[in-house]
Amino acid sequence: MPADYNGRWEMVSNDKFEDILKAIDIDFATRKIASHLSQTKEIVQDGDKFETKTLSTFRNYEVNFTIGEEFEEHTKGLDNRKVMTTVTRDGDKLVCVQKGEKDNRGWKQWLEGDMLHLEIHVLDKVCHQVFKKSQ
Ligand code: YOG
Repeated sequence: MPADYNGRWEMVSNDKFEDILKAIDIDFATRKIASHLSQTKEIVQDGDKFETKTLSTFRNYEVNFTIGEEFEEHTKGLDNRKVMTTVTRDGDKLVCVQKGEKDNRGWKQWLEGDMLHLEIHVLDKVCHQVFKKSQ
């Protein structure tokens, strides 16, 4: 059975997030707010279909995808770019590639027990976030 990402996940750590914010040209003032946010993920997964919400007191971000299907992602409220996004599986890991202006952009997501790990990368920067299952 493939990994089950369904549920609500609360951030417990967010290592090197500011490096990612800089790499995607987020301005200083926004970085100062964004880097202190605790994020929550809400994921609804039905087979290969995912509905995801990343929530915070400052901004929310929603993106839906189907494994293996490329789509145009508008990073609305983040860096407001358009990228061509594909999410695939590598075993139980989700591997996302976001083709666009910024090279080597994407993320990887996986489970370890009741923790969800998300590694976000852009250029040579890598951020590691960990979330704990809450519901
Ligand atoms: O995750 O797409 O889990 O399926 C990335 C934040 C900060 C606003 C969040 C708001 C990038 C300004 C989504 C923080 C930071 C900073 C909460 C990552 C950009 C701008 C939204 C993502 C996947 C995998 C969703």
